[in-house]
Amino acid sequence: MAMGRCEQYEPVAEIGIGAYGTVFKARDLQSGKFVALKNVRFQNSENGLPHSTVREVALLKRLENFDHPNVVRLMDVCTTTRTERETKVTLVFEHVDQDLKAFLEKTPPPGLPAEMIKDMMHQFLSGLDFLHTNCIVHRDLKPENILVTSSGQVKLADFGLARVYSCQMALTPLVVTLWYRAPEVLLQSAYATPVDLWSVGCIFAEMFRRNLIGLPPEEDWPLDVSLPRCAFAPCSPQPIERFVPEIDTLGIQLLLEMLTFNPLKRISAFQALHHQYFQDMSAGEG
Ligand code: 0RS
Repeated sequence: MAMGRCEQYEPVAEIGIGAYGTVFKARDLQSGKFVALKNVRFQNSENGLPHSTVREVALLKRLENFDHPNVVRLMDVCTTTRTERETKVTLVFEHVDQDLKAFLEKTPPPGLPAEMIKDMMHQFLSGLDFLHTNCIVHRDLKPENILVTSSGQVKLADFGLARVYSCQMALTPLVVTLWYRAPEVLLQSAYATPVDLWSVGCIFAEMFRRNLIGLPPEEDWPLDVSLPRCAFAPCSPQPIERFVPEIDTLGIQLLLEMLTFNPLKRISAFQALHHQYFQDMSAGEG
C-alpha cells in the first residue's frame, strides 16, 4: 500500500461529520470507482505523528492482509503535513452505498424476514469477532456505521483509531447517540470487548423491535462507578417476546445473552457465532 498524496481522489459529497472528523464520498480517478475518504487531524509530537497514531494505522493496514468480508477495505493511507504542529491523515476506504439505518428504514412492513436477520447478524458477528481477535474494541457500534452492500453483504466501519481521536472528540461538542452504549460505558466503569456485544444485542432487537432488561441485581452492579444502583427505580425484567414479538425461542436466548448487564457474564462474538440460533443456516452463508 503506497503512501500517496491523495491527489487521485476527487471528493463528490460529504457522507458524514462526526467526532472522528469528516467522511467524504470521492471518486478514484485512476479506477473510476467510488471511495470513502476519512480525514483525521493530529497534533504532531516532537518528531511527526504520535507513535500511537502510527501504530494504530499500521494495525489497520495489517488487518487488510486477512481480507475479511465483513469489515470495510482500507485501500490507501495518505498524510499531508498541514503545519509544523498538525498533520492530516486521510484513510481511503472502499465505498459502500448504504448504512444499516437507511436499510432498516426503507424495509417495508412487516419488516425483515427472520432468515435475513439471521444471515445479517451472522455476518455482523463474524466481522466483530475478527476485530476482537485483533484486539480492536469498536465501542460505538450503531446502525449508522454498519454498512450494507447492494448484494446484502454487511461491513463494519469506523473502527480503530478510537484512542487516537478520543482527544479530538473531547473538543467536539457534538451530540452523540448513546442508545447502543453498554451500561458499563454509560456508568464510566472499566470496559473491554463485551461493550460491543451489548450494542449488537440492541441492534439485533432493533432488527425486530425494542426491549427492557429490568434493574440489574446488586451483585452485578459495578463498584467503580459514581452512580449508585439505588438511583434507579426497581423494575423487573420484561418478557422480551412482548417487545420483539417476531423473534423465536433461540433468538430470544441469544439476545438475552448479549443484553446481559454484567460484562463478565455477557456472551462473546465467538460464542455468539456458535450459538444454536445460527445452527440451521445453510453452509456457505455469512
Ligand atoms: C445522515 C448521519 C448518515 O462507504 C455510507 C459509507 C456511509 C462508506 C464508509 C466506508 C468506510 C466509513 C464509511 C466511515 C469511516 C467513520 C464513519 C462513521 C459513520 C459511518 C461510516 C464511517 N447521516 C447517512 C447515512 N450514512 C451514515 C451517516 C452512510 C451512508 C452510506 N457509505 N459510509 N454512511 N468507512 N469513519
